Amino acid sequence: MLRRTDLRPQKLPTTAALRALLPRAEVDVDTVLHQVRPLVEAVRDRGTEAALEFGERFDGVRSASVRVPAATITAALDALDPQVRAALEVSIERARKVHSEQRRTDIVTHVVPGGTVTERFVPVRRVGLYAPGGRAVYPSSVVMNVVPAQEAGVESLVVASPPQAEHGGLPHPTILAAAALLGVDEVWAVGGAQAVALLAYGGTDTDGGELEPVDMVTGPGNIYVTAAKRLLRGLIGIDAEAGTTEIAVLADDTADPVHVAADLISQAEHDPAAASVLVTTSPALADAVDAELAVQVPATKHDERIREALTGPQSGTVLVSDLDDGVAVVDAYAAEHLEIQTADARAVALRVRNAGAIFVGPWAPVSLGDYCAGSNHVLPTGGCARHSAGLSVQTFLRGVHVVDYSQDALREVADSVVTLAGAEDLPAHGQAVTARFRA
Ligand code: HSO
Ligand code: ZN
Repeated sequence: MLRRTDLRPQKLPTTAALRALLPRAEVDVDTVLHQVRPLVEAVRDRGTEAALEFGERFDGVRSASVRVPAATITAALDALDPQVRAALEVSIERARKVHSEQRRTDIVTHVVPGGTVTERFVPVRRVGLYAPGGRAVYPSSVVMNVVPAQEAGVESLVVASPPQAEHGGLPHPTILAAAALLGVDEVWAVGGAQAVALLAYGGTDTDGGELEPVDMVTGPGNIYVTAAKRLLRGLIGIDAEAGTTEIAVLADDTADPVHVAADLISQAEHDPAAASVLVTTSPALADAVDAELAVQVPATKHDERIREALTGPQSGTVLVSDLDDGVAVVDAYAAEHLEIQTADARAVALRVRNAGAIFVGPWAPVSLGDYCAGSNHVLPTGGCARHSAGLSVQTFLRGVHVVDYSQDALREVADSVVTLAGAEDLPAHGQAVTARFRA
């Protein structure tokens, strides 16, 4: 089922050439910028009125107000299936356990006697977390966004999610329930590009209530949401741009084809554009995985979507000569999720540089990380794992340098400042120091 690329006959090409060779979806956010810009500008100029109008146009429903009444949020939690609630609680508890350990304490460096630089980690004050609607109603993503923000000490949090026609213009009830479970009491019924714009500019709600703008917006969304984030970056901070889900599995002949196939399928289930890539040293395993896919795919609930994802140009099998080449290939690919299903998987995992998250050995499938490992599932896609990290407490913290020098400590280094200022033809910079020491 998976398209095959055989890299064994050749010496492995350079990283850049490899990247061009490997399967990957092309999502070009630029192509929708011209559609999104007028929406963003309308929300800037006409606020809530424009956002509600776009909700009516794109989500097919006009909400009574943007802010969801507190009682509605609590009611959604009361109505939540107790089993789902219990499972969400497990997810939240484990995520808290991991993320609470990511908190940072200030770092004080004594540069010289009387001269210190302190890096103070300050949380962003107010953050908007976007939770998509439509096919992707993921309460787990609410958990993965809210928990790190809360553990970072973000003081004010708002969850924004599209109004649903079948829920009377409110966001999906499981999104509301997840927010309630996390202790978030501010939820806005607004989706798409207009949600990002309203979060960035703020406005006045239909009942006259203030919709306070945020400092940062995080969370996955479709191409329009991503385009709005790109347009508004600067006015607000954003996390990495989210693309469709990807899984790469690096496997040798010790891997179980049943597990590998199931894991490739699991992420293909998200979207017909999702990417599932198998990198293996074993042609026999590649054959066995194909055979397993042929059995497992028809038995899945979303078989059409999965088949489209697995047979699309973004998915495939890559055959490599040995694990060294395998590691080079997965590094070049820089998957959002990477599973290592090889002998001595821990050691192999240590050799990988580029991946959003790494899942080691036979008992750590990506779906464990999606829900209940404690790790975060908002991860860099599209090769961004080469330079970016997934969501963590760090996402919501800024390291602010606090510079504190005594008179003596400044005097000691004055000449160097004056010299460097002169070298840059900025003598007034030097004078700001010498002025302090004139008799
Ligand atoms: N695998 C997705 C996250 C997710 N999975 C949510 C299930 N629900 C992107 O990491
Ligand atoms: Zn998933």
